[in-house]
Amino acid sequence: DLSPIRRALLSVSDKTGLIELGKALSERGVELLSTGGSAKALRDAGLDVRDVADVTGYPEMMDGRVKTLHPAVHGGLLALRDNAAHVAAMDEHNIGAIDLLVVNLYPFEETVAKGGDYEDCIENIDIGGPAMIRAAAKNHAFVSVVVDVEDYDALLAELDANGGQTTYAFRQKLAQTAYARTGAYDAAVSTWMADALGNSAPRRRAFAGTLSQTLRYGENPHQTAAFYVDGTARAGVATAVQHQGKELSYNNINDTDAAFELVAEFDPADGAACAIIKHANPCGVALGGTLLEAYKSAFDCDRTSAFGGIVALNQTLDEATAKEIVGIFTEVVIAPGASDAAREVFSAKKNLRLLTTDSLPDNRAGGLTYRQVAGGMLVQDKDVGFVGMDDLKVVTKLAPTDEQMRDLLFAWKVGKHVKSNAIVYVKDGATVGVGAGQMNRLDSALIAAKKAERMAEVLGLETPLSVGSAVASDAFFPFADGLMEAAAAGASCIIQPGGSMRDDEVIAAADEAGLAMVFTGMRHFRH
Ligand code: 93A
Repeated sequence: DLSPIRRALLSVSDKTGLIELGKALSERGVELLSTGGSAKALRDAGLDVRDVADVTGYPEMMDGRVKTLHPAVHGGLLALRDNAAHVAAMDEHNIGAIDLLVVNLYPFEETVAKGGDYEDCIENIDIGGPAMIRAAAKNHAFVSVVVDVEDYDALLAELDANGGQTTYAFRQKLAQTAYARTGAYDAAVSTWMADALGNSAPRRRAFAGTLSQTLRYGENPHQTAAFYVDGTARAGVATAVQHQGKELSYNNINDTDAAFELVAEFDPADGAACAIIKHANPCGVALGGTLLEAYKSAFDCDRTSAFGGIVALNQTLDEATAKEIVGIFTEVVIAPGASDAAREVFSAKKNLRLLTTDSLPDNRAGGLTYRQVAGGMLVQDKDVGFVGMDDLKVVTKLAPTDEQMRDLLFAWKVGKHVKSNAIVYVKDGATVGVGAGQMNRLDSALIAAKKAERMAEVLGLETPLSVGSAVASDAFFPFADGLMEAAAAGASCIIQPGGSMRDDEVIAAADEAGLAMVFTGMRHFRH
């Protein structure tokens, strides 16, 4: 199953490591073929290279759109070396076997990422490269194909271990990687076009993503896991720079994403915001005042859960806040930036991960979300539904005050990021009780109230902060009981979508309890 490498075709856009590889191959007696820019780079480094144009008998033409699309190339890649008819065809048409293909493609994904215009993106769709990669990968019985600069060393090690030959198992692995690359490449093109046409879940599509990181394990230690990125986020956990701390885990990445997407709901111009997340649910969120105040208020919502939590900020981490955060065990902090002084404070905590992103996620940017089910994938538009003051309808005799209205809208935004059934109690721009992920709304209301009570004990308050609070429910109250529970906990006003069969009952109960209530007309389930 060993196959010798006598002739290689090198055609790469990313020229990293090209010269070193070319040299190493030359030294091992491999003949080098190459395309325009790659050939020039190799030649400039003093290597002996033959132009593909010389092999095909045609010059590269049409701005390079046609360089390698020729039987002299594809025959050399596809011919079965142990098939007499194939060998005869090679002889007859003067086609030399190509045993190794090294290609990396036109930087399509990078062109999209840096905001290239339509024409620019189109020009960066590589045709000849994927054609050769797919041909070489199909013929992995004889041909080795390398599509990633990171695999150059492994290739050379393989050659050295096998006297200038590669094993079948090695070629098979390369071929599998090669098809992953061409598949992801075309998926990226299709995704970009879907976006240009107005992204929509029902559109026929392929899913792009490239391996960014293999993770130590998945949700549990017995599960293998990896992180794939698709280049669709301007800022987020996928683009963040990690300054310190050990590698992020699967759960860290999931929770950090939830945390950062939540604080991105709050424009820094409206004040500092902080969210503390555990198991993808917020255990404290606060908006307003200094960043330090926001962190403290978020922490005071549920100090028990905040232990080992993930903290997201909508502003640059400052020294004072950094000092407060290191007061308890925190897994990850993510923010648009961090001051030098803040980084200095963190540097004493070796395990604490600090991630920065330069900017905040765009909370209005669309896109799709995926969820795997047995045998398939559910795809939907991201929930970028937004409710403003003008969308709210007061349905009770009492109307909320301006201050209550602010707390209601804050609670509503937080509720969008809480697993359903979600009930969120807010006072003075900070959550004081979060009920998440229960199978009925009443239990979520009870849990949120219970948390507020427990924190009152911890903080030594006479009355729980749920008294006089604004309460959000992510979906309508099907019965009055959930709302009555909020009233019993001291809520003064409610925000909810409305639309229940029993809205009249629920409104009557609110009036009876002296609550002000507004309907949003929009639901924010999150499962
Ligand atoms: O424009 S292409 O789709 N037409 C081709 O025939 C072709 N052959 C190789 N692009 C083609 N390539 C790509 O050129 C390779 O995939 C590689 O990314 C790039 C290398 O060009 P150069 O060696 O001139 O820098």
